[in-house]
Amino acid sequence: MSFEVVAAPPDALYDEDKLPAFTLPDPLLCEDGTPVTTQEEWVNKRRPEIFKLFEEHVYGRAPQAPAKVSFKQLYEDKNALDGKAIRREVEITLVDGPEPVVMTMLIYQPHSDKPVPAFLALSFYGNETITSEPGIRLNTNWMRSTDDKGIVDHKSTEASRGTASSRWPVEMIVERGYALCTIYYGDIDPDVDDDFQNGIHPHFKKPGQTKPAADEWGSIAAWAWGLSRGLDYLEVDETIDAKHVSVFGHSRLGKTSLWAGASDPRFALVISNNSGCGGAALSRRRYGESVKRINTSFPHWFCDNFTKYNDNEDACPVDQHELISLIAPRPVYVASAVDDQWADPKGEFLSCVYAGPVYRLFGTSSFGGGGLIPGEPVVGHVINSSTIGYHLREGKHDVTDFDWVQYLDFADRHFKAR
Ligand code: GTR
Repeated sequence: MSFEVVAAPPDALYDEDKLPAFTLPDPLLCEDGTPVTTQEEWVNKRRPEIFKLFEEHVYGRAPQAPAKVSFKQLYEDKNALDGKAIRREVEITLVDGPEPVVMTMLIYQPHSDKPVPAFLALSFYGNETITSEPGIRLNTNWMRSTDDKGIVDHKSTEASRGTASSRWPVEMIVERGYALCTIYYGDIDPDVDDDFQNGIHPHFKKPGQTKPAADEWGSIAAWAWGLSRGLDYLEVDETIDAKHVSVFGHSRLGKTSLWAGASDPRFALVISNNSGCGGAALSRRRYGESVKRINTSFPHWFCDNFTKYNDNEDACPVDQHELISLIAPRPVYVASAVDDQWADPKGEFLSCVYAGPVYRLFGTSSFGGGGLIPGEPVVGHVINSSTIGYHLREGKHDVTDFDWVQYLDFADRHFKAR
């Protein structure tokens, strides 16, 4: 079993002058060589081609939504955050029976007589880490070990409460009129390389199958699938405006939010915070974390076919700007951090640039047009007036209040006609 990894290996590339030359696949050129010139051609022909390539070669194909997903509200506290918010937890049963798979969604929302827009996000630890309010249930599932989250023997404890709160400015989100809905990602699939013997995967095996095939879902695809099941719940929750749900994620969960947004068009807006390799960053640049490195450190995140592109990025039929383009014409926001070179900020920025032509096909403002966007990311410069948003902030690989202010402003801007 491999859990957590490692400082950047000594051979990681950090010098722009040493990057190999490469040609990116053209999102607007069909496999049969015809160029896409209309929205219809994109929607009916090219987009399905690109989506299928990502399923087959990168994340793996996930199953359809199950016939039945059941929901149960555990409690509601109308006096949360000193009366500023309503707090609830809802169990979402993905698989019933002797070995159930249940995820628990924590919801903070403003008091409102109208349905409110929401951010839906996976988190690295249990809901009890989001704030220190004592009423939140302690998650009992397996957690990764870490020194700073109060985890003992891979389980949450009372000491875990509030330990991730710096990443979740709940009061600010609620004051701005949004709900925040979080789910611990390990409720769907524990983040450990165990050949998919636990979590959601074993429940979808075909007879005789012991693990997913080379083109079937890895963990990122499973987490994204879980986000869609979270949205299934929000669609039946009358207090939430499910047509205005932004899917958000950081790091591996930013890779996941991008794939969730690409897979499920019900997500109205998509946010990738420091997602890096296999997320927003272009793989062909090989800057910082490479395809080989990520497949070696985390063999369970992508489908097995993705390992074909270890040290062989140019052979991959897609690159990550096409992942962004799958979200078009919906708004997408990509954020990088200066001290997070492992995630290749410039490669994340360039994905936004090269997704631009698909957005322009829809007549939405995008990167790369009008000369408004610089050729390189500029520290502290926020690009939020186009349908693709981007910033590069000071500081390390993390989620900060600065990031959230930009996401809230971006959502306000795109949801103002609500
Ligand atoms: C790192 C990994 C990154 C990123 C990060 C995280 O170790 O190399 O791709 O996903 O983990 O998710 O925290």
